[in-house]
Amino acid sequence: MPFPADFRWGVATASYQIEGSPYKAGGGHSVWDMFCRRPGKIADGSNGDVACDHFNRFRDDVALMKELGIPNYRMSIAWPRILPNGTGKVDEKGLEFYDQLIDALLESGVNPHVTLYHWDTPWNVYLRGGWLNREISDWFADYSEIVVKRLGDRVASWMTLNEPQCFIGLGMENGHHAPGDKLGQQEILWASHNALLAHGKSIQAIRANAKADARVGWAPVGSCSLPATNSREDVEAARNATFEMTKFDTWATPFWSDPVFFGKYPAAVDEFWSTCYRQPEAGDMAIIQQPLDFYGANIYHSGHVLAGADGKAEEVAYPQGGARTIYHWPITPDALYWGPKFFYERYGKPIVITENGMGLSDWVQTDGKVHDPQRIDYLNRYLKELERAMADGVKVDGYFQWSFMDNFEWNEGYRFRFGLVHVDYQTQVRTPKDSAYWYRDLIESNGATLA
Ligand code: GCO
Repeated sequence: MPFPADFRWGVATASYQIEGSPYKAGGGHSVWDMFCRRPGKIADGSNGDVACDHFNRFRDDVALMKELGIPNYRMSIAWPRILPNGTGKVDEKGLEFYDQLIDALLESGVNPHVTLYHWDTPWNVYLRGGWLNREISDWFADYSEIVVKRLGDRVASWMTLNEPQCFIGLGMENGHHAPGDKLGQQEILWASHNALLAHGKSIQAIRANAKADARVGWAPVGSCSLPATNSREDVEAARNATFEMTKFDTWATPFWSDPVFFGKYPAAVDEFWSTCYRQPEAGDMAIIQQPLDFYGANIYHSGHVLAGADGKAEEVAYPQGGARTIYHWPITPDALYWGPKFFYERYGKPIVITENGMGLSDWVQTDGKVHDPQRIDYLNRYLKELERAMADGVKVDGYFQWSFMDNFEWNEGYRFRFGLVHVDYQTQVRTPKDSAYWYRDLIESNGATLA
């Protein structure tokens, strides 16, 4: 049986997507508050002011988690709720909220796993340059210290940054996400370096203040290439395509994970650095390379490749009319086989799937229930592949389904639903979907009910 007795089954959410904005409760604004106010940026014109109103309804939400048998919960902290200006004065109310939330989780038998940054940069930090200002690494470390000092006696695991690929790539490179900038490659590299430094300094702050057995990591996008067949050549081509960088690319796994785990940038990135106006400082790489306890990866889908005549990877097109999610993402369950396998081989750390799930358009049907057989099938297929990876010797410590409940899906607004629990945004009524009960049974059987 591949899932060990202590396998961490869980669900995930993020602060801005569920809580309701901190500024509504006396905290600060974030870059997402501002971005949502720009016409045309959010597909349905919505924002996170109220979202799932989790800030006011967290006790009910935690009770629902208990009812659904969820043992682990990955949540994030809103930086502007703790420090309305990003630095300086702490808002005690913000800390109290998370204090109470974590106590409620523990009282309900749910272990909290906390991400310190899931994209809601305080607006005032952005005004001071945001990720382009090297000092952000110190501001983020200070914020981390404040949070971990307060909550660290109770939190099972800590993650620093969620998906730097997205808050840099989508947020600063193509402008699809907050803060909506479109910067040049040098600026992107500089901002990425500052994000890596912030990660390293935050890890130091976590280690200094968390309980001794807390597990520490981060949650990047698990970008990888998948072999189209199991032939040695195709597998080799996919592995190389995953880890070989021929040019600077913010989406490439080694751009982020080589500095974090090996303390150095891939050669192609160093080459690019040599042409840049500003360089890393001596000692930076040692700060970035902090020992981590696991390799976190958010994995939804990946592309397939096969070995061309010269052995190099050639992309294989997704079949016409092939199954897709509401995002039009292809459904590629083997991403939960090859991703964990490749990352485990290269970085040598136990894998935690920090996100995986499916966006759909779900609604409450005439029988009062939410039937979402596609999501059940999706999760079943992906988890079978994860199980196969584990049977083949890949160490996987946990799996966090995205997401506990429907929520604000960034620039798509409320149109796309990823939850196990349906949220009616007009009434805030929660309705567990069929998948929530399916997942409950799966957890209870420790994976034995996978079909
Ligand atoms: C992520 C995003 C989540 C999204 C989810 C679905 O970490 O990828 O942060 O917040 O909602 O991935 O797109």
